[in-house]
Amino acid sequence: MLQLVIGNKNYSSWSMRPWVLMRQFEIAFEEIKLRFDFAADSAFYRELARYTPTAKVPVLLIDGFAVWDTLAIAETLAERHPELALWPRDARQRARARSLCAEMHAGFGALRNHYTMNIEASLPEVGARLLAEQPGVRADLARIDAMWSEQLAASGGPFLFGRFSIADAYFAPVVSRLRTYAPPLSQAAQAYVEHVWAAPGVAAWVADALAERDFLDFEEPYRKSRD
Ligand SMILES: N[C@@H](CCC(=O)N[C@@H](CS)C(=O)NCC(=O)O)C(=O)O
Repeated sequence: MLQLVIGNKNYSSWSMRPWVLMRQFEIAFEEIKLRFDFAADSAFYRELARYTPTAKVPVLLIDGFAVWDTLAIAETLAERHPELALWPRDARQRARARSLCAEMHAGFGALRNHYTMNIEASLPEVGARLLAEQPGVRADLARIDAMWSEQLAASGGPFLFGRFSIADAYFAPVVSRLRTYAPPLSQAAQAYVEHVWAAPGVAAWVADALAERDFLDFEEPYRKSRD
């Protein structure tokens, strides 16, 4: 039995990745959602401590056995389901997909810090201001656009490696950020944003996030309320 421990769907970009992956590939799991509260000794951390020593979501529980960190979860799921080809089947393509995911996992700090994930929010003016003020955001966006455009041209799309893979789940939160902050993108990158947004696993997460209606001020550098 698989369980996935996650945080708030509107805000938790790391939780989104394995959840979307499992939904998209119809891997059955039970969701354990913990409301974000980063105060020391909060209910969030107390409950999370039952599952992981890292104090971070997501955590995959396999019959209660914990796998933490998104990349480890994705690899474990790929290993459990070779028939689903969560990674591309071709060895070079698989290596390239791993490179893109590792790059995302360890990088894009400016994008993550400034374009914080907030699925329900529409903040194009903030997006434009940050783009003008933050060279790191410009550099991260330029790299994302180039990476996607090159990969989509090589594979023929509509996803990075043709059909949906772990790589697309990995970039789903970036897609959400690009919709919220609306920076200018190339045509190829914009088309990719729309394809990812429409993928069933992503659409299901987004629908849940929009239904959440849980405004957390510590996750909201740019809004005072939901309206
Ligand atoms: N490298 C980790 C990052 C996980 C992460 O930073 N999760 C955030 C939520 S999106 C979290 O749990 N933060 C709580 C904290 O930092 O105390 C992964 O890939 O799973």
